[in-house]
Amino acid sequence: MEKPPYPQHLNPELTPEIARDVAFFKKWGYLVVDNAISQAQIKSLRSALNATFKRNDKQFTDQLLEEDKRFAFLLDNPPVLQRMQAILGTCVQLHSATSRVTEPGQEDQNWHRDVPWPVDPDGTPYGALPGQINCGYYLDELTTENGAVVIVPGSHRALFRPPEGHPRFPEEKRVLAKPGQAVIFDGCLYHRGAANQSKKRRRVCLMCYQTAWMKSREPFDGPFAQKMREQGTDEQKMLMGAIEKW
Ligand SMILES: O=C(O)CCC(=O)C(=O)O
Ligand SMILES: [Fe+2]
Repeated sequence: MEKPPYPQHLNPELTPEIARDVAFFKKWGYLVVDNAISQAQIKSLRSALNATFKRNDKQFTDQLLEEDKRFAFLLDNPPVLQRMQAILGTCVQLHSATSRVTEPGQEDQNWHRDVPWPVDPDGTPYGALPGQINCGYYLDELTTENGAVVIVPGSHRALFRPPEGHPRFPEEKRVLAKPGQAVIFDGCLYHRGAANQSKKRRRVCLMCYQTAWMKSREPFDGPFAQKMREQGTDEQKMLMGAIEKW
């Protein structure tokens, strides 16, 4: 198994549109990307997720890319990966690919950060920030009934942790994502899914990326990962953790 070459440059050239997205993301810690997936892709992901859920009957399915080849394109889906690379740099690795199915009647999630490390808005003297960004592809239109994804814009740089439970923040924002959009958010952003008070399941695929030198949650040892690491592009190899050590 071959290790991919390191890219020559860390920062890609940005179009004016992407440069604006990066500036917005840096300030607020989230971004809604329109037209991230097509109608045909939404349909295909819904079928794949329904089949996966039927098989596993679990709220969370980890290592999603191993479950069904219809999920595979999410790994390097251009509208999202381009923005991940614009923000994190070209050395990007998958942290995890997960589906989450929220059944009717499920209660509010608690405020949390996905990243476990402490946060300092200044980074360290050398500039390191825990560069982890999650991306939610919501396959059902989010409504106040089935549960918005609730965020506190700007909280990704707060020096303190989110409160317990799910109290209201004056500046919280309820993102009602539509299928086709991708909601990307800093792993340090305070966020939570709201209760599902509808009669239907609420389905989301969560593709989480990070700088390639951070620790990943995935073992990258399944057949899909192995195949990508053997036959994928250099970018796909790195995404699937092919640079294990220096
Ligand atoms: O369900 C959601 O909208 C958010 C899910 C989430 O934050 C998580 O699984 O860590
Ligand atoms: Fe989360």
